[in-house]
Amino acid sequence: MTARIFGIAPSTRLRPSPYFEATRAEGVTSFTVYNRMLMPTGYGDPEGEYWRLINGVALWDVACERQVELRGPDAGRLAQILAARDLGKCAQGQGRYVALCDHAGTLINDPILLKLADDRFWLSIADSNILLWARAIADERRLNVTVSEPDVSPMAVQGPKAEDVAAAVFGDWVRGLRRFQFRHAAVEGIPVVVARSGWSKQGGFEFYLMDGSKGSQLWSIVREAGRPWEIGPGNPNHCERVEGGLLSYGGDTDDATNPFEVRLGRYVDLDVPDEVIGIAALRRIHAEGPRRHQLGVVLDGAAPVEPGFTWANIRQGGRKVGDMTTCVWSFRLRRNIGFALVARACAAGEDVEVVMGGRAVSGRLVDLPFVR
Ligand code: THG
Repeated sequence: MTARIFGIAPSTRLRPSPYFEATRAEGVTSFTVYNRMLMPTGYGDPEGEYWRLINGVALWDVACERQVELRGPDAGRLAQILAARDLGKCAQGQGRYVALCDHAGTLINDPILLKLADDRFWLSIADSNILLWARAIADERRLNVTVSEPDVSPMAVQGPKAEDVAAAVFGDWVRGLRRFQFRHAAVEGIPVVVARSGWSKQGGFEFYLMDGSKGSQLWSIVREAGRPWEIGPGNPNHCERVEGGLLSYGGDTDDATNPFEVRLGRYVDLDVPDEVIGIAALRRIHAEGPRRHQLGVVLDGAAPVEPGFTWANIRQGGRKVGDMTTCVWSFRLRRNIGFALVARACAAGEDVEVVMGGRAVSGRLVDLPFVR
């Protein structure tokens, strides 16, 4: 559905993922750029790829979810300074969804944090440069820690059959992993971290490939193992994630968005030490109440609209009350739906107008998620 309007010029500034050749062989038709890496965004059949995720199992190249590794005696302290969530109870082999904020309490990334050891953490980042940020903070605070980007590239298997595929590749022990739990493993000698995680509400696993020269080999191992469940290629699915209410950092946030505005308040702990970046601002924002909040919007009409590159103004009574930050045709609801970042006074059930392509489309605010 999303228009393909330009080609991408090869450049050493844009990194192909270790699965690049494998996804080309699968017939990838479009890419986006994420963390300076190419990420597939489609294989030519948006609706088929969507239902494969909902009913079966899909294989995604998400190598662009780069790891920022914190290593050394102060790694745990740096992780806690960066993340506004209490990591005290996070055990080795366990992950956490965390909000990284700047000193003003503005969200600058929403990674999954993986605790590999007391002195070794990965931040599996969304699309912003946390390597520079973490290094700067570590040096300014004179911490004994090395910050680097290791040779680690996740692929995801997502969907109701993902557990069967993961078990076929690595063994039945994967079925015992809880959400965000992970273990080191190997298949045909390829080192991998296996985690129960992934950016969909359908459940699944992520395989963090630890040798970038083995991308094609790992891809075909998983592809072969998944044959009984008719595994096929896919990618982080825009429609499914909007239906399920998953946030896209940088898409649904701007450079003034704090975690409370976008439903991440439950991942913020206000009683963490004062040295945690942004915590003073977050305590103040929490006490005053954020100015905006995130709801869903359902547009009237049953014809898919083309999403644009920009946020769309949301109006009530002719006045702007916020923005529609994403818009997608829902295959399950047969409506155009999206997220609204609107003034706190706006509530679910209210009518709105959304300005798209110079035209006002009527719709309604609703609670998230759209689909449970
Ligand atoms: N996997 C890995 N790295 C990532 C992502 C991923 N980095 C970027 C991006 N995705 C990070 N963002 C999210 C957002 C939500 C979730 C995971 C990563 C998620 N949320 C669950 C939910 O909202 O239902 C549960 C979170 C919880 O309750 O703890 O899974 O996908 N490697």
